[in-house]
Amino acid sequence: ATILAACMFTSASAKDLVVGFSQIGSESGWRAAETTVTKQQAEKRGIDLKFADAQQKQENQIKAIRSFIAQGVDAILLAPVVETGWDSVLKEAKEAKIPVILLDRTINAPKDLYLTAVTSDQIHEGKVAGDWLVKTVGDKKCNIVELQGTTGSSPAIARKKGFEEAIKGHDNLKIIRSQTGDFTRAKGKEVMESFLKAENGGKDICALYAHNDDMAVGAIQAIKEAGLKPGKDILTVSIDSVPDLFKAMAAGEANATVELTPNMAGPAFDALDAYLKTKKEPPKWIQTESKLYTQADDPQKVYEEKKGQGY
Ligand code: GYE
Repeated sequence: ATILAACMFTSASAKDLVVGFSQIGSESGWRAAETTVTKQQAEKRGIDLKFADAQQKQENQIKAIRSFIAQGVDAILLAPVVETGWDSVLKEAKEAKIPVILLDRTINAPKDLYLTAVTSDQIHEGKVAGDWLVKTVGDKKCNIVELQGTTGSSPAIARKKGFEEAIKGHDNLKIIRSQTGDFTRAKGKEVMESFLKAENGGKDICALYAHNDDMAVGAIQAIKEAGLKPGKDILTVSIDSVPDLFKAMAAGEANATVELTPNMAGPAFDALDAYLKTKKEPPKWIQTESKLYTQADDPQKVYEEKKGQGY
């Protein structure tokens, strides 16, 4: 009985866990799905999740982290809106002995300030997107317009880098315009409208590379309103693999997307559980998979399947 009692009090079982989650906001369908899945994963594990939506503002994320520290939570999940500006608040969490796990984006900070980061390989995502376009256009001249993600965020920086690596050495492919659409449909549409106006009504544009599907879906609307056929006159490649992108693909209005799982919380909670039990630190990076989907992959079927994955 003594041993049993000792076990009960040594390891913090999942039912006692209180975890604070500082979420960026709900700028995209993917982000909303990540929130849904994180809440489902917490529920399934009996974790008491304290959720804070920062409305895209870093200062709100910092405030939320301070509040979680004051509440004495057992751990903090952070989806960091930008790469910089986290050192002091993460030092406060470290001093309070509260482990921090990064979700879907990385930060420029000493690695001892967070337990691990659960993210995709965002340079690889950009490379997969670029490689697809290189293969698809062959030797044809192709002027590309690029809708970047949130300025200063790790995905925007990495996805740009990976795509440029892929098209390097293929002089027929050139990025002629590149601007942030802040990962949203509305801004993606607005910036694409300005690209179309600036490029002879879009006749000189061969392809769109958008750092996420939501900006691509907004841009597809703009292309149609300009009287052009998205997916034909202007090819599209983007990242996330949200249901509405597959709807566009099934209609022949989008060509390719690189999948990002919204389930970052599953691996995060597993790593946290193991750490709390063993005190052994996990690797600093837990990588999630990336998969290319094109019109050849039965987009209607994938659209239906996606409905059950938090969307
Ligand atoms: O691609 C986008 C969201 O941080 C990788 O953020 C994530 C990105 C994702 O706004 O839809």
